[in-house]
Amino acid sequence: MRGSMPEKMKRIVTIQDISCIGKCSLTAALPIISAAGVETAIVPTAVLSTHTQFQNFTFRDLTDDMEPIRKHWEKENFQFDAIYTGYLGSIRQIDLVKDYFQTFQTEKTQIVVDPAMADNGKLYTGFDTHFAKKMGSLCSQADIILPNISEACLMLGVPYPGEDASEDVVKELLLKLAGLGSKIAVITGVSFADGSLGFLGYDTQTKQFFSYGTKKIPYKSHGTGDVFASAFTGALVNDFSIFDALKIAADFTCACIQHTYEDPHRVNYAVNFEAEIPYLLKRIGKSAR
Ligand code: PXL
Repeated sequence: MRGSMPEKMKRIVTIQDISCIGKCSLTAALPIISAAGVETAIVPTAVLSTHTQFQNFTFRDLTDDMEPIRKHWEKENFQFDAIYTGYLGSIRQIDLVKDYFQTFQTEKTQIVVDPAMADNGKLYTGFDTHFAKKMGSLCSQADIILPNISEACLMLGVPYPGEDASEDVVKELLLKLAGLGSKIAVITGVSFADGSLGFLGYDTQTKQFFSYGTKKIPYKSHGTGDVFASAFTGALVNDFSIFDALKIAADFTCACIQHTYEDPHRVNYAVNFEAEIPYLLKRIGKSAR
């Protein structure tokens, strides 16, 4: 802030994979959250040549590095305003992430869990239902969880109702998800009766549902969940309320999809989130002065 004392920069840590090509997980989270003016520490859980929607991707598991990194940071006394987890590569990593929560959680630390593991009713390559259930146990320790409909059903072990599930069906899923133990459960990618697409959430403290929809663009792409969760985390630590941060994330994700849809040169494996970062910054009040 010009003319006034700048605030201390916020710091978060995000724990997920590096897909070298894919514009998802860390290659989305790092640029988006950094652009939001937030120091973004990372714990890479694996290095893949591409995300898992490609065939024949390489996969280097980094599970063995997770505990030494945590222990070093603990000795250095690092603190975080949020811990945001995404794609995790194995069941053991879920337990190691719980150790991060235990070590670094303070009064002010918001824990955001995006159980990135499925879409369109199907688990990504490499996961099984046992992994999905275990992800449910990670969600139980979060402040806010951000599954899509597929991930919600897989964690709960209930049948997948399809992408066009009604609001009533999604509300039932939310009540079950809330039973896992997070403070707030949000399901993304919900189709509303008015034709919009957005999120539906449930706050276990106020016992209220909340929702928000944006224009539904006839284009589906990988990585939009990661773009949404990253923008949400960036807005949240910029002191927006949870609902306002979710709205900013939904509008940003919609803008990214729209931009990609209109781009004749688009790639088919991700959205053009880079092009919409100025819009995100405008929304969170960090655009160029
Ligand atoms: O965008 C979610 C995601 C993250 N990481 C990896 C993935 C995917 C989706 O396919 O494969 C490795």
